[in-house]
Amino acid sequence: MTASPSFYAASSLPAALDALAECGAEGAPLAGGTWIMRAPIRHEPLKPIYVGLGGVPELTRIEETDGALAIGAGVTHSALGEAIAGRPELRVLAEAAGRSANPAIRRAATLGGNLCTADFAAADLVPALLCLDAEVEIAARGGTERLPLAAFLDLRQSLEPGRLLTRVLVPRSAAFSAHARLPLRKAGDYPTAIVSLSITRDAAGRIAQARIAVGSVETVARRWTRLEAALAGAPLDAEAAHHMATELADEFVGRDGVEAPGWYRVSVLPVLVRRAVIALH
Ligand SMILES: Cc1cc2nc3c(=O)[nH]c(=O)nc-3n(C[C@H](O)[C@@H](O)[C@H](O)COP(=O)(O)OP(=O)(O)OC[C@H]3O[C@@H](n4cnc5c(N)ncnc54)[C@H](O)[C@@H]3O)c2cc1C
Repeated sequence: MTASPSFYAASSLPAALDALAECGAEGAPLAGGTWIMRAPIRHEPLKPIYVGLGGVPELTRIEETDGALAIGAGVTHSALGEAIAGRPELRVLAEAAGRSANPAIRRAATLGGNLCTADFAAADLVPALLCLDAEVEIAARGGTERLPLAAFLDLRQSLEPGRLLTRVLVPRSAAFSAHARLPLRKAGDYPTAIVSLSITRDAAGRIAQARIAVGSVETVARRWTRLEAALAGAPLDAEAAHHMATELADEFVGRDGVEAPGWYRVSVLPVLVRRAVIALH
């Protein structure tokens, strides 16, 4: 019989970092637990030791800094959605946080857990934060480093033990943004595909710059840079954006999964682009 994991409830950030450093590869952070609790269903082994982050006050803060909004990794999806509601430039993130999963899960699941779960392709907050050019702060007992979210996604599979994602920094901008997701049947299902969009407009109302991220289609969410380039300088026109997305969608290789085949995930992208552009009006 497999032994149950041990649990240590950290009450401060230094205590959490100390505990993780001492556990080494035997330990891992436990935030909301909504992913970890399903490890047996996915036939994945549990870690021998979990360091609980729920009692770490430093991780639950949301602060305006000089040029950015700094969001603690322990902020739940529902708290995040409520805190940033009504800000057009952050609407993509408010919708990602406020419409993911279901209300009970949103009250437990955290920003840090969403970004750190390397095997979770359908994470809503990842594309939303990619299109906002977010950075992440990674702390260890020896110090803290800051890196772009896209770089973190590349290395999170091999993140050394003892590392903790502590904050996400979203730069301030004058953009408008929207999040379009397609759950297969009903709210609560994982999204089949996600398009997150953020744009700035020029004096004539045309798109000055577009940032678009696609989630749940491939294993890891990423920016759609060819579509971004095609949209720059174009009018804000949902049908034109749908047409451009149809022309360019063949760069994606969709992942096959129990809920949808890969080709289907790619085929819905132009419709999600159109929905995201309409939502900007
Ligand atoms: C039925 C169901 C439906 C869901 N649907 C959606 C959905 O549609 N969209 C969506 O985005 N999410 C959805 N989720 C939530 C999903 O579990 C994760 O996205 C969730 O955000 C993980 O957060 P957590 O705090 O629960 O992480 P946990 O389960 O606590 O941890 C997940 C992983 O991240 C690591 N970790 C956690 N915090 C940190 C940190 N600060 N630094 C380093 N590593 C860390 C843990 O060690 C673990 O490996 C759903 C969950 C359920 C159960």
